[in-house]
Amino acid sequence: MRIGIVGLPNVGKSTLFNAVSGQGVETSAYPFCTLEPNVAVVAVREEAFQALVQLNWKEERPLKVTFVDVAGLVEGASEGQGLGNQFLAKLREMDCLLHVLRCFEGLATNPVIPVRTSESQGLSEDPARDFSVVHREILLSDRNIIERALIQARKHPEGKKRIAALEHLGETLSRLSLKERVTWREELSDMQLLGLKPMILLANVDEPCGVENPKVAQVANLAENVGVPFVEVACRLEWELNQLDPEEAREIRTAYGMGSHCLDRVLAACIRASEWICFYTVENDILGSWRVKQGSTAKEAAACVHSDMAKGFHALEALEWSELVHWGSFEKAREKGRLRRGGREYLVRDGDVLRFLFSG
Ligand SMILES: Nc1nc2c(ncn2[C@@H]2O[C@H](COP(=O)(O)OP(=O)(O)OP(=O)(O)O)[C@@H](O)[C@H]2O)c(=O)[nH]1
Ligand SMILES: [Mg+2]
Repeated sequence: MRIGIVGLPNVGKSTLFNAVSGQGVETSAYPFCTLEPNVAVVAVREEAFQALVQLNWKEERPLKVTFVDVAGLVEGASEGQGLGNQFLAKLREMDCLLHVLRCFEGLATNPVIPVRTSESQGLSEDPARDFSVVHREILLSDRNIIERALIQARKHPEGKKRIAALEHLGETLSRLSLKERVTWREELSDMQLLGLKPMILLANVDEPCGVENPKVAQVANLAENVGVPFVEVACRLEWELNQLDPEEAREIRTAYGMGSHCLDRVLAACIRASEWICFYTVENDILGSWRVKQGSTAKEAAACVHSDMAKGFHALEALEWSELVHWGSFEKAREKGRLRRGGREYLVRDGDVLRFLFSG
């Protein structure tokens, strides 16, 4: 799973990248601090995985997630302003976009060099406006791609259906409902359009404050209107806590009412936005953590573990992860009649632990 961090310059994208990855890439009050994309592969140890680990496996393989932090996008990025185009291309490879909006105060006292080549390029006090500047560039760059695809499609008379689809999408791209975005994403998956990708909005705050902070309330509203999940993260504080002794960090988290680590919360939102579910395997005494699209069958789940697995199994046993933790083993859960059995078309549920059965 690949997550791309986007937003205007100076909103705290690299600070968030450091907070979720434990890395220490450069951040500063100067815009365009990030020039080359930062990439981190992070092993995710969510609540279920941590609980399952306690059952002592020969090996544990947590889900790996890649975070990519690129330069800030500015107005005109779709036409090459700033470092725009090259990073928009990088973002097309992502599964999900994490749009960071600045809701923290305090930068005004720092020696900020204004970003602008025009008034609208600088950061504002209005996160909804900041969102629309970046989102507009994203949609404009998609329109350019649609235009190019149309030129190609028109050369082939048999491509009438595709031409009609592309023309319609080009006109409606900026006002699609969530459901329409999902439908188009599947229909035109080859085009990797950014405006169709799952997205979450992240309000970067000084410290947890909730929607009592008017800027956070604005982001929450915006997220509701756009139909995407929203999370509030105190990016700099989270990063600072990463450097502390875990016990001390825990005390501060409790004092601030911060809840779980920002990586868990960000990831849960990305998984929700992408309509994925997580499942676990315990083959050969190896605990594995995986994710598939909601509504996937056992066959599809097995394919993401191993192609041989997908070919070979004829049935499976499943149970919810907390049940496995409770009973301690599949054998014990079977004895208690807690296992579900299914075939290749079994619909995988979020949090299932699956054991594939082979004939013979
Ligand atoms: N007060 C405060 N400052 C923050 C917070 N998050 C980030 N900052 C500061 O904001 C400045 C910009 O942060 P970066 O993470 O470099 O921002 P960026 O979005 O990666 O910027 P570019 O790479 O230039 O696009 C730095 O000085 C950070 O320390 C926060 O939650 N509170
Ligand atoms: Mg940066």
